Amino acid sequence: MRAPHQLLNSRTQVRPRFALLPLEGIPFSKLPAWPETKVRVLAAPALGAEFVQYLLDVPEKCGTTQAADARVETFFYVMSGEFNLLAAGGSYSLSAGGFALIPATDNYQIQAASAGSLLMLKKVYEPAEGIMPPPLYVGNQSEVTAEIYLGDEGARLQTLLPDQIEFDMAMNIFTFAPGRSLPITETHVMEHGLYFLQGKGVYYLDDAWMEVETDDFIWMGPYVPQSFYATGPTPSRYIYYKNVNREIPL
Ligand code: UGY
Ligand code: MN
Repeated sequence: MRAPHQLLNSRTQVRPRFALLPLEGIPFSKLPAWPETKVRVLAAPALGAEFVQYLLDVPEKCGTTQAADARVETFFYVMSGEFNLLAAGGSYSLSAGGFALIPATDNYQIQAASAGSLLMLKKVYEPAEGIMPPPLYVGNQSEVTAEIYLGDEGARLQTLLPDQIEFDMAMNIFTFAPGRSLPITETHVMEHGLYFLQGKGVYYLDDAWMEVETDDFIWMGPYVPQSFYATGPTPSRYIYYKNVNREIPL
């Protein structure tokens, strides 16, 4: 929110193939299945995305109970707070950095043990002949090795979900030391839903460099050229979704 003496200029960009959405510009809304929760819709089909991504501010003892619809899978990432997840007959405690992929066939319940924020991503699971859908998968980023990315020690990639054909999505965390970058400008058919967790930098989207910082959301559609330089005094970190491991439907 701008103070009354400030200008209303914004870094927001919405283009056919990408969007840069600083959080301050996204209004709160509500969802029937999340009583008392303050909801921000980050990505949606209306933007061009083939998935939906939300940021949920969940008060203590609030959450949701969801019945499986055998169609949509859900990924949670805990930004802050403590959450209890009940799914597939198990009970899991998720603190900051915790995550879970809930298959489309599982009922689940998630509740805030202490107030916190969740990133939630939903997509229609893409079945593939002869491939079993993935099971419930729960973890914490602290247990995932930060691998050196393409030979650069200053660029580290954490692959939160197993790199196995059952999974039709990847959720990864990139950490860049100040001054480091992606080694190339990538162009690929996969989409991204990217949430900037820490630091700042400049992102190349389509045909221009733009400044980005903590709490920015970026949607990248298919084939948007993309690259990143980390600037600023601290490491920069972002979590991103990518659709993977499936043929492109015709
Ligand atoms: O996995 C990726 O496509 C990743 N390197 N993209 C990105 O960070 N924009
Ligand atoms: Mn990419």
